[in-house]
Amino acid sequence: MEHPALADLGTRVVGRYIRWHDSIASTNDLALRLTEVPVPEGTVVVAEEQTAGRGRLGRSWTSPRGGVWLSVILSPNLPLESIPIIGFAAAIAAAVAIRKTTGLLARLKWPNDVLVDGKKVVGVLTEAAPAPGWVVVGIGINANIAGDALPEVPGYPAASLQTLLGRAMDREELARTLLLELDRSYAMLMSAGVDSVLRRWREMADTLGRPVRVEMAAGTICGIAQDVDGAGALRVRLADGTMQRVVAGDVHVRETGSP
Ligand code: BT5
Repeated sequence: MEHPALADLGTRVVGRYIRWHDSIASTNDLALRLTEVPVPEGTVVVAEEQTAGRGRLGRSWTSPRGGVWLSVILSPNLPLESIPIIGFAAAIAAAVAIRKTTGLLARLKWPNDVLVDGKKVVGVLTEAAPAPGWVVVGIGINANIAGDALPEVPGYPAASLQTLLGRAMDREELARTLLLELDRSYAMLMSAGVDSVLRRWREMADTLGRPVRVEMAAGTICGIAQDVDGAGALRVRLADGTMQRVVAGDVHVRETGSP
């Protein structure tokens, strides 16, 4: 995906400046450093491959050639507690872009994953930069990647769009559509506020209303995933009826009868 494929997007903020790299450790790492320069809001760092792609909580993100790996530098006018909602806006944009360019029914899993057929095709990593007011949102989409190049982690099925479609897809169109949709969902967040993004997220959610097991640093809980709140936390109703607020963790949907 050459840089010109992402030129002239006509967006308001996202993707007005694009920095393309063939191979880079992590687009989030470079984007975080660029906030110190600083560069204009909406600058995108995109790479053909990442050699040290990062997930949440220090986990690694497999990013071979054929995927869409990019980070967007934003300067949102939001209270600190609402910063996670930018990750929601990014996941919405990725899911809409997948639906539009492939026809696959992409759905959202808390906090920021995009699933197709229950398999993870997108990961999002939202990080506050050391420079006050700046946020980097990194988006990784498994586009044209062979199935055996993705990690096999029990309980975390991963897939690529190529495998799900049974053919290679137009990665440039996917990346363009992603940036257009992120520009739109970010504008919605800035003008209509957090609730407008949460409404859209709920419409596309796979997790809500279902029995879940949530693994957190403090332990594991089981309950029904009830809703998300204005700080992006997941609200889980436990068997005794109390509500638990989950700020960080991994959610597994439980099929009826499973632990
Ligand atoms: C995420 O973390 O899902 C966030 C991933 C963000 C990646 C983007 S790519 C552009 C930007 N630059 C970066 O360095 N990062 C961002 P988390 O929910 O913690 O999921 C990580 C876990 O997903 C890993 O521990 C693996 O089990 C699994 N995994 C790793 N690579 C994967 C892939 N390509 N597809 C699906 N699952 C993967």
